[in-house]
Amino acid sequence: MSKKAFIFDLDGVIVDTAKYHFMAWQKLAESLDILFTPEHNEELKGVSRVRSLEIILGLGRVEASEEDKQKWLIQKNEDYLSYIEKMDESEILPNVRETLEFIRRNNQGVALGSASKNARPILEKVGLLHFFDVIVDGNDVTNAKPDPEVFVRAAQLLGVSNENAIVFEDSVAGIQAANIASMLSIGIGDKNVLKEAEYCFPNFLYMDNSFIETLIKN
Ligand code: B16
Ligand code: MG
Repeated sequence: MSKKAFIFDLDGVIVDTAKYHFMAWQKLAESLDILFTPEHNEELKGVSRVRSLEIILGLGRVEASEEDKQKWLIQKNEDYLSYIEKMDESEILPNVRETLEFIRRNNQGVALGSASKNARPILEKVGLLHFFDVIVDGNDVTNAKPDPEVFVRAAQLLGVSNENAIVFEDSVAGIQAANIASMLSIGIGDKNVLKEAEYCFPNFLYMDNSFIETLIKN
């Protein structure tokens, strides 16, 4: 039985940081007179910071200089950091800690594969950093999901082949990335949205240990 790599996305899988991204982007959008709604925010899930800004500027048909864009990216991130500052373990999504504990108890590899450049401080704040053998985040990759770079790098660092890697993702682009890399894709969220996922669960409360056990043995 070969060792498996369990690769977790961060936002929408381990914690719900989307609400903080929304607050920070909305503040910026307001200052630029751009209407930015929670529905628009859905389109930013799993998307890089730079691409998120482009999408928001597109909503308001705002043309901007590189200098302004850089200034706004810094401003947004500073606001976002001030919101996540107060995060603690109460923000871990249901049954995530228990799932991580079970995987570790079974001596399998655990990695983070996230687009966020703030992944480490967030894991530290919610007290989950020690569960991860490997962290690959927005600081380490050049290609955004659906490019599988972030997951392929994570599996490589764990010394596990793509075929033995399992990815937990809440975004369509992330599921596609896992599928492109021949990894097992497990959607966390709405199965009508995450149609391309091999398996899909509304959240980790619906995934029992026997399911993980089967993944380890197969
Ligand atoms: P940052 P994930 C993603 O996290 C978020 O879903 C996305 O909304 C955000 O723009 C991106 O991280 C970059 O985040 O500004 O912190 O670098 O879902 O890939 O864990
Ligand atoms: Mg996500």
